Amino acid sequence: ENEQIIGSKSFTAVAVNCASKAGEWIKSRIGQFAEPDLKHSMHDLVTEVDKGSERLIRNLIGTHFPHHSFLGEEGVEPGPEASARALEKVSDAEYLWIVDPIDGTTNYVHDFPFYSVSIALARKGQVIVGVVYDPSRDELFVAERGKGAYVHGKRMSISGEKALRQSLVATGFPADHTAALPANLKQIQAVAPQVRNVRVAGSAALHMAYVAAGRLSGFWEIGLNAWDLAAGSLLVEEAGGRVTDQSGEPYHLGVRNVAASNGWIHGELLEALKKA
Ligand code: 2AM
Ligand code: CA
Ligand code: CA
Ligand code: CA
Repeated sequence: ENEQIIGSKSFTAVAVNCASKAGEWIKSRIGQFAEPDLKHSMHDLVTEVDKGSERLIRNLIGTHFPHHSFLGEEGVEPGPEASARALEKVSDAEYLWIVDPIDGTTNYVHDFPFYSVSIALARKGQVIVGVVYDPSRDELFVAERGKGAYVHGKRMSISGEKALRQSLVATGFPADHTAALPANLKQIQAVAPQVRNVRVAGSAALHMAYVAAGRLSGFWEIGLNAWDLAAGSLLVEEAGGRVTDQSGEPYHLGVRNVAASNGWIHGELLEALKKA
């Protein structure tokens, strides 16, 4: 497609280049940054590396696609209202890049090797490219709409568990414990007895990539934003899985309470969450 080629680089090639450059850079800065700012609550950390990574990605995308719109976590004030406003502002963009420069900053700060760079491109609100990069394991997850999902060039597909009781699932705690923790615990209490086990590893984007790769049967979380989910949603869909909100509506950029799975267990997972 002609419009996909500007300066001889495809959308996907630019997304991959950005994610790997940013990933290498953040990895090289581990332990070398000042005490993080307390962004919103005492649990929501943001480092100078989050901001630097976003700047790097934004600049690189800007040189290839100067007319595209950009939504990155560090350009938005904390809190759900500001996120909704920021998304609304770019909602009729033809091409929109959606970036989380470090997903899993708490892990990053503690050198717990489960964090990622998440980059998606949406066309008229529909995600068409999704890239999640895990610098700790040097794993690059890439999906293009209609063309499948790949980890380092190898086709991914979702896991085969047909029932919750065989399933390994993951969830996350939003950093704003005060508001969300009780709801989170209720959901875990509802799901945990029905599954093989639950993981809470700290990067929503990487959890989504793991569902796509068949390493997790499912993932759910409340209070997320477009930059946490956009890239991962395409990975899961292109790997043959299902992504909805927690009432079962199909994924769109405004979804905050997500459920993603191999498809087989989706109904059961939503049912369990309903009882929370
Ligand atoms: P972050 O590291 O980019 O902030 C952890 O379960 C997931 O929740 C991570 O993807 C994390 O992304 C995200 N997260 C952390 N704090 C949050 C907050 N205050 N609101 C919404 N999501 C948050
Ligand atoms: Ca954050
Ligand atoms: Ca995030
Ligand atoms: Ca982040």
